[in-house]
Amino acid sequence: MGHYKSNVRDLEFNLFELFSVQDATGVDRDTAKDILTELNALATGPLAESFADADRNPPVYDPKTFSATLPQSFKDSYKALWDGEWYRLSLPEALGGFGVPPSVQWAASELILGANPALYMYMAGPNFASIVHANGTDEQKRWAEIMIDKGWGATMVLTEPDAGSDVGAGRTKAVLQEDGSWHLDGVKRFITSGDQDMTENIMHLVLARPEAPGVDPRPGTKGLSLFLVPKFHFDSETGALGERNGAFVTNVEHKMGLKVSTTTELTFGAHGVPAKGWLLGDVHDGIAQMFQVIEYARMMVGTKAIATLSTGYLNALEYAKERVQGADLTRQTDKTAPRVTITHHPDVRRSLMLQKAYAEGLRSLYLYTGTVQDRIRESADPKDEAINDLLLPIVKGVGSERASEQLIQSLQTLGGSGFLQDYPIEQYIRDAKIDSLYEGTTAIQSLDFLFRKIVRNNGAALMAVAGEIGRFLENETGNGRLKEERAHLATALADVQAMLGTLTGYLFASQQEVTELYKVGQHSVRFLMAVGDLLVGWLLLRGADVAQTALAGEVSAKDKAFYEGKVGVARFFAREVLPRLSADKAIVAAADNALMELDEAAF
Ligand code: ST9
Ligand code: FAD
Repeated sequence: MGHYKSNVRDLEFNLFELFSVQDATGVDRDTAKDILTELNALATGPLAESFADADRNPPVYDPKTFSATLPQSFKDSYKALWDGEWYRLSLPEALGGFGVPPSVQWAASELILGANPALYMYMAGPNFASIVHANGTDEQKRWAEIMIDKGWGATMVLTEPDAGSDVGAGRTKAVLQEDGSWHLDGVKRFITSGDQDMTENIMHLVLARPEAPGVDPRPGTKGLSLFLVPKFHFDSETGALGERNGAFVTNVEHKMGLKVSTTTELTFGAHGVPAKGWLLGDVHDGIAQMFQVIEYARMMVGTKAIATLSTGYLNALEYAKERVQGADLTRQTDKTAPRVTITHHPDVRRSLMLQKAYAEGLRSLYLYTGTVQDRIRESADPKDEAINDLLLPIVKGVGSERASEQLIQSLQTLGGSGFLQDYPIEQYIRDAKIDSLYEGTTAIQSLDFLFRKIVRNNGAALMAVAGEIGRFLENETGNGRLKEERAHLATALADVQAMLGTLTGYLFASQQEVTELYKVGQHSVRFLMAVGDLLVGWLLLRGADVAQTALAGEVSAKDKAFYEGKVGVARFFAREVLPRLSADKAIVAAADNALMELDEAAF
């Protein structure tokens, strides 16, 4: 058995029982199930196969040729994924996509991301090509088709040594040439998939500052434009490769985890060959274009983290069911008492149930977000777009933080064995830690959430989601079941609303006394995490409702256990986690700026 333990039953529960995507989108249920079944076989088999080997034998960088060579085992996995044409899942139909709704795409993505996430990231070419196609000139639309047909790789290139979270501090420049191309000059760092030896070409999507007559230099992100910079030049019609372009990978980082994913330094125009690029479209709007890539990537990163947490939990569960250690707590003084599996110990149960709650609750959260994207695909209603925007920092920020935290608990379940490379959990922890860092750290997600997604939107999207929670609490589907748990959810909703009221109060007060803003900054991550818990609690309770209805009818023994698990986990989370939000509310209400007034030397 490979390392990857998928949970197709829960994916199907979410899609077809909880969110009924077959009714909402008209997707054929059997087709969607077939996609999951087929991809699951690939994921648990050939994709998972190279997971550990590629960690122990990471890519090798050759500074003489500026190139990275990947381990053969990983290349075999990539070939299996590519040959299955799974990249078509996320493409629009006009570019050869399968035409399945985003919710099903994301469910399918979980299987790849859980089995071997770097494979998914190397498969960015076609997806990024669709963004080139949407924003490009007619000639660039043709390039996009070539990128897909020829299976080229692609990168997103923002970060520089002095411009990480602060992308607008980037200095890489692009100077207009007489032939309409631009010459790039600068050094980017931490660029994922910057080089590899699996595709014949790589298209870099690069943010740089344009220098040209008539183009006014603007500071910050609004002065950036997006350039298409290929590794090799190519024929615009046929895609046939030409000369090497002057964008060279000048380093591959040595990392804590996700080692097979190359993280590269990319140097433009410093090695005797000009780094030629072409402005995407005609507009001077690079950051907005790049955010089309970033929005997809943030959803992907959250789903990756949640996928890893799920397999971590299921590995821990399997171990716990077999590991015999100690006597039942009620017989601990009886030295002749039979030894039991560790699932009998209350603390192990508590920890496993919390892992299950976040793994399954966060899965419901990213799939719920997928259903909002389903609606956007049907009709681009700005209200749905705002809800999707609101949910992305939660999927990404909360998904990655809870995954890291709970994967540590999955390892703990294995005792000392968890520390060994004989089990996959130590690698899961190393590979998933990056998810709270790239694509915007958690602090950045929390600021985006509060200022851009709530305040700038006048709270409309948040109120729409809170309204859904309110209607769930009011309606009769509960029939008096899980009454106490629903009361906890109602309190949590009120706590979150009160927290938001307090934070917007500080914001309002900052118009008089600007340092009031620090109070918001001190508690923005707390607030993001609290909203995440509220949504997880709500979605678990919705799942429990569906499960209770199913349990009232005829169910197989296997389904009975599954549905009882759904009720059990919702009950546990509502009682053990949601009440903590009241403490968060009190902490936010009591905020002061002592922390900010403390001399740096005192830290
Ligand atoms: C990175 C890559 O980390 C990690 C790995 C990725 C691997 C890629 C793999 C992808 C896989 C794909 C595979 C597909 C396979 C499919 C298979 C299917 C089975 N939303 O607030 P302002 C825009 S990359 C939308 O003033 P500042 C907006 O245009 C590096 N747009 O910002 C706005 O203008 P306006 C990631 C947004 O103060 C403008 O920006 N790095 C949003 O100037 C200015 O906004 C980061 O993420 C948004 N949320 O700059 C950087 N926000 O307001 C993190 C802004 O007029 N830092 N815009 O609309 C930030 O995000 C900062 O907040 C900042 C601040 C840079 C935006
Ligand atoms: P900094 O911005 O220096 O942040 C350091 C700390 O300060 C963080 O805790 C952060 O939360 C905090 N902080 C910073 N500013 C603020 C603020 N305003 N308010 C509150 N807290 C703040 N980039 C690309 O362009 N393309 C890629 O493909 C890519 N892939 C990557 C792959 C890996 C493995 C890694 C490690 C990074 C990758 N990145 C990529 C870069 C990544 O997006 C950045 O590392 C990330 O945005 C954070 O920037 P930084 O590392 O400079 O940290």
